[in-house]
Formats: sequence, C-alpha cells, structure tokens
Amino acid sequence: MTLVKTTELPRLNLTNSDPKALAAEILQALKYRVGKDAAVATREDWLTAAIKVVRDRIVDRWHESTKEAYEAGAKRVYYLSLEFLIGRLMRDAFSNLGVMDAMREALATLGVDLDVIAALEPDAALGNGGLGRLAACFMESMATVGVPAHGYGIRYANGMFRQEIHDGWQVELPETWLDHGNPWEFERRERSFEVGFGGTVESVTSKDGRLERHVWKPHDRLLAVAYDTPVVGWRGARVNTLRLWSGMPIDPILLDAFNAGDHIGALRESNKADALSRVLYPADSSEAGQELRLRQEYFFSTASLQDIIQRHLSQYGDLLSLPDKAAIHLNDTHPAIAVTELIRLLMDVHLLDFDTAWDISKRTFAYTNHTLLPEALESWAVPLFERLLPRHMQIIYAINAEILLEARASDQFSGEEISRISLIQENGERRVRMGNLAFAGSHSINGVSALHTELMKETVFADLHRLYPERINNKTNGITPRRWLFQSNPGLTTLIREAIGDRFLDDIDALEELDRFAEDASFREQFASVKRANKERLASLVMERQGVRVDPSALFDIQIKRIHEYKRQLLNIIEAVALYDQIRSHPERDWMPRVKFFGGKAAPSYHNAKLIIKLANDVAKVINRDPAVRGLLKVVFVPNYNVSTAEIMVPAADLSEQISTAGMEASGTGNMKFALNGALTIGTLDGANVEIKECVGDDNIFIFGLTAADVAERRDNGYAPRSVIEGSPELSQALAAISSGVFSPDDRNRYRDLMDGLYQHDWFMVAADFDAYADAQRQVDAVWRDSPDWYARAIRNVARTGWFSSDRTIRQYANEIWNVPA
Ligand code: NBG
Repeated sequence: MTLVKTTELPRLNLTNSDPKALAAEILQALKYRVGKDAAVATREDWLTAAIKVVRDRIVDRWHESTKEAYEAGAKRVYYLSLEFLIGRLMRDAFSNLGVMDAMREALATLGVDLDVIAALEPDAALGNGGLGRLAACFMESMATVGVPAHGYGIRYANGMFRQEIHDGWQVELPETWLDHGNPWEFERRERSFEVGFGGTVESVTSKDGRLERHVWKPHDRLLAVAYDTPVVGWRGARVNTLRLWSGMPIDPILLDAFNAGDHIGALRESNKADALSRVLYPADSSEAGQELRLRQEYFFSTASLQDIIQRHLSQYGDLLSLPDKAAIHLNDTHPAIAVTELIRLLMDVHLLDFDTAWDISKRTFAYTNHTLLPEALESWAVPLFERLLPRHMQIIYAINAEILLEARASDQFSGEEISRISLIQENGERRVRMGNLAFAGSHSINGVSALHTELMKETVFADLHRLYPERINNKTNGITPRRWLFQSNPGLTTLIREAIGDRFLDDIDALEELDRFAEDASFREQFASVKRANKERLASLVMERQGVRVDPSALFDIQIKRIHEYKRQLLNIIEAVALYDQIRSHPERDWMPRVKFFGGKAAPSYHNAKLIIKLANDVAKVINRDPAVRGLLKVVFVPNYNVSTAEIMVPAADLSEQISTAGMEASGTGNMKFALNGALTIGTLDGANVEIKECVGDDNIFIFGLTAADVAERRDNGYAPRSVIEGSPELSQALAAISSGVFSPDDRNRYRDLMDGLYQHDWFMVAADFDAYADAQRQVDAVWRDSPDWYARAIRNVARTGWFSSDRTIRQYANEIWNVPA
C-alpha cells in the first residue's frame, strides 16, 4: 500500500504570495499590528500576525467585490440567522485564497509550525448544530458562486457551551472564543442602530381627526453595533460580509446614580445591553421560550433591517424598489419578527401605507423551515409580546385581518381550519405563532429535503399551503466541499486529483468520474490507506484526550450530532449492548472488530438527552474493560463535539449512523459530509437520507426500518411497544440489562425510567425499529468482511455525492427564490 502525499491545491494568482515576501510581511505584522518582537512572541501572537497578513489580501478582494456589486446595481441577498456555526476560519481562508503552502513555508522559515498555530484558533461556535452550520456553508457558497450577500446575526460573547464529561455526565462550561481578541473582525462603531423595547404607541392625527401615523415610544433603548467578518469564496471568487451585532448601552454609565452612591445600579443599562448579545441559547430543535430570546430576535432583526434600508436608500433613494434589489431570507422563524419590523419601518418611519408596506414585505422575504417538531415551533404569549413590542402586536393584528379575510373569501375553509391559519393561537393561552407569521409574510417557503417539504405540506402548513399553494418549495440542504473535503481530508483530495484531475475542484459534479475507480484494485488500496491514515489520526486524538486505545483496523462506526431522542442515539447504544451480549454468548463466531463512536451536546435542560450521554459512557466503561470482548467491540464518547472535531471524525468514518425516526429529521447534513468522505450510511428513510440513497444507489447504503408513512400509521393504530419488545429476545435482554443496573452498579435504578418509557410509549419507535436495525448492522459486518467490496462501495459514495454541495443548493435558492444570477 502506498501512502499518499498531499500536495497543495492549485494557487490563485495572487501577487506577493512568495514565501520569502510573506515571511517579511508576517514579521512586520507581528511588530506593528500585534506590537511584539519575534523573540518574545507567543504562539497566539504568530497566529494573529499570520491571519492579519492574509486578511489584508482578503480585504482587497472584499472592496473589489463590494464595488462591483454596487456599480452593477446588483440585487443583494441578506441572510438573517440567529446562528452561524463557522468554526475556525484560518484554514478556510488560506485554502480558498490558495496561499496554504506559501504560508506554511513562510512560517517555517520563522520557526513556526502552521499546524500548531492553526490548532490554537478558537472555534467560532455561534450556533447549535445543523441549522447554524448550514448558514456557515451557505455564506461560503454564496461567495463562491458569486452571489452578493450579507449574513446578519448576533456576535455572542459566549457561543455554544464547552462540554466536559465528568464521571460520564455532561457538564456545561462557558466558551470564551474572544479571549485573545478576534483577528478576523472589523468593529464598525459608526454602523450602529437604536433598538427599543416596551413603552407605548401614540397615534398622530391630522387636523381633521384622520389617523396619520403611529409613533412607538419605547421605554428601553440601546444600540446594536456592527462587527464585520469577510467571508472569502473558493479561489477568492468573491468576498461577502458576515455582519454580527453586539449590544451597547446608549449611556455607558448612569452618572446620577453613580454620584448618589449606587455604583452597581449605575451600570444597569450597560448590563442590559450586554445581556442581549451575551449568550447563545443552547436549545436545538426545541423552544428556547424565554423573554431574553425574543429580545435577541428583535434586536438583530431591527438592526439588520435598518442597515438594509439605509444602504438601499443611499443607493436608490426610495423604498418601492426594495424587492427588486434586496432578497431577505429568514433562516427559520427566529428572525420572523422582521416581517412586522419592516412594515413598521416602512409605515411609521418612511410613511408608506399598510397595503404598500405589506406588499413590499411579501415580495422581499423568503423563509426556510427547518423542523416539524411541534416543540420547536416558536410562539410567544400575547401579553409578553404586547409588553415588549406593542407596535408589532398591532401590525400582527393587521396582517391577521388580511389573511383571514383572504381565507374566508376563498370559501374553502372550515372554522377550525381558519383558526389554524390565524397568526394567533386562541385555544388556551393566546399566543403569536411565528411560523404562520413567517409563512404569511414571505413569497417563498422552503423545506430542506424532498421528504421534509412534502411533510410540511401535509402537516404544519397544510392549511396555509391550501390558501397559498404556490409558495412552498424544496431546497435540499448541502455542504461546502471546500471545508468538508478539500480541507478536512487532504489525503483523499490528493488521491482524487491524481485519479481524475483537478476539474472537480471547481465543478464538483466531475467527481462522477471517480465512479469507475471503484473497480480498480490498486485505487481501492490507495483509498483504503488514506482512510486508514485518517483513522489513525482519530485514534491518536482519542488516546490523547481520553486515554482510550482503539484499533484503526476495526470498523469505525460514528454517530455525531446533537443528542436528541428523535435522533435515536439510544437505539445505537442498545444495539451495542445487544452485540456485547452476543459476543459474550458466542465467542466462537467470527465477529468483525468495531468501534462505536458517539459525540454531541445535550441542551442543558433536556433531562433524557443528558441521561443518554451518561448511558453511552456507562456502557463504554463496562464493555471496554471486559476481557471477554477481546477488543472486538469498543464504545467511545468523544467530549465537546464541535466543528473542529467533526473535521477529524468525518474523514475517519467507515460507517455513518443516520438513524432518526422516519419523518423527524428535516434533512441532516452530517449524513452528506460522511458520504462525501467515503463512509457508508446506515440509516432510515428520513430527511436527505432518501436522496442520498437515490444518488449512491441501493447497494451502497444500508437502509432499514419504518418509513415516515409507517410511523404515522403505527401511531394512528395505537402502537404497543411492550408486545414488540417481548417479541424480540435480543432487545428484551438488552433492555433488561440496562434497566437492572448492569451498566450502573453504583446506581441500579439510574436507567429504570428511561427504559420504562420504551415499554410504555416509546415515542420515537426505538423498539419498532430495533430488529431491522440489528439485522442491517449484521449486513454491514458481512460487507465489511469482504474488504474490496466495502471500499468499492465507499468510493461510489464519494463519486456520487457531489450533488450535495451547498453550491448546488445556493444556485437553486438564487434562481428559484431570490431571483439573482449565480
Ligand atoms: C435542523 C434539522 C436538521 C437540518 C438542519 C438544517 C433545526 C431547527 N433544524 O435536520 O433538525 O439538517 O436544521 O436544515 O435545528
């Protein structure tokens, strides 16, 4: 087997990318921008200096891109998202600009190892999971395919929490990514906007008593200040802006209070402003619910809209043309309040009438739905909403009157259906439905996989879809191949280049040419050796971080994602327990060595998810030290799963676990990353797994279990998990072992309730799918045993998943929703 040496991707024609000149520039930056001498510089200082040197080149492209778009009068895309899970930026920027090797060489001449300083860059973890990472992939793809775009979000001082595992339990610690400053960003104090909350609404009437306009007099006021990060596309094609807002008080200190001796009270305003951009809510696919969250949503929505309006007015002079020049995208319902805020600004500040404002709004906004889970559909209690945003409440009633009128006029809805269309939920406590608001206020509503989009039409939005049948459309998610193949898997990238040439670097569809190499024995061996090297890297990480030894020749079976019952990490753990039983009872069988890796964070308030983490760790402890297993099975929970960890784990996987209850995972994007890196998927027909199966072909994926339709039918007909469990000896045994404390001798009852839940209701149909899952796992073993066949299938996965590039997704958004060229 030959080991593939990685070579650098083709360079961009950049002036001054000669390593000698770069080294001199890095020294200059160290001296004048960091203020340090080489003799005393820390590794963080070198990191900052290296970034500044490359950032200068990005700024050149940034200004060119901005100017081009301005002069062409191009329509701009504004992507509003409460989350951007960007991860580290250095490799991304260096690689996209084609200066990776030159910088590596330059740093080496200064005695600095690029890989060492790269590992010091903190992850910008301004997101929870798939939704935030999708926004980050989209930013990179928009810059790559040439869409002039701004991402708008919040500059959280503390992003996603850092997870530690203490005695098997998740412990949350604040993550402080800004500790050493952020060399990528530009603070724009001059770009700050006022944000108000509470107070009253006054009506201004003309002399003859006609209502002229409303004036909102907020009680609390603060500023949103912009911080810009340039986002560079592949080969520096375009540079777009990620603009994140930070809260700032209008009066930094209340001097009256201070002088009166109230030193803490004097900082009240400052603390309030700080709180707004302080932390990211760590709730994924579940409702955050608290007042501060609504404040955050309004804070970034109004700042972004004021910014957009100011830019538009200074270029075009009037707001009637806004929909032709701006596409504003709502990433989930978190920025849905922007619909009412735009109308407020157009009416109360720019003096348009409601009909005009409403029409502009609908033509400007588009909305993506990312989940059907009822607990994640945002709604706000009317009294809270009214208290914080009194003017917006009035506008919501006005919009509601419009759509209910349209619904009644169409004569196709019953009273009950009309009540489901309403923006206000009337049964029980009155609440504002943000999903309905986003739907009503947008001209396009999209789902994120074919299945999810169909289910949207049949479930949450069935009535609104009947009223506005032309609005719902599908845009299957994607991932950027730059980060998720070229940068994270340089070994595989080089191997592919040697096989099919460089065309796929710019046109990912060209990956198809790799298909025929599945039949080529020597290519398969090289492919296997690249995979092996990636697995060794993961094995050393696990050794280093956790002191667990794993064998890189075993099958690496990986499930990494947020911990959630619908994602069914529990199904995977129970199967591990069942397999453990089998190995112990039949030691004579030819078992295939396997390591099951888990990684992911649980929302701090999600009791069962945290218990599932503990269970994975408890099971690992027992299995890993049982000599009877002879290392045939190991279980590893990798702590603090984040973007950087994913970059190491994804290329090292043989098997990708995508086993959600069918109908519940809107799309998934981890599934795409794994397939593109040559892992085979074991999965249900859920989310984008359905489309992955269509692309890679039935033989190159392990599909099992109930379909979404089966799940619905079982639920309707009264699903009885107890009898299912009793009918499966393997499952009953595994559950009994967990329930009786085999894995928790220190607290035998720890998992009793969790297991009872499976017997009693099993909301996520773990029992119903268990046997099918275990069978599929044994098929996996059978294919893994025949190694050439396995790698042939793995290669076909790489060759056939170029379609899941976020460039494809973004082109579809551009052509079919935003109406901008791409
Ligand atoms: C998540 C879905 C994933 C999907 C991502 C990106 C939320 C609310 N939804 O299935 O659970 O891949 O969004 O679309 O985080």
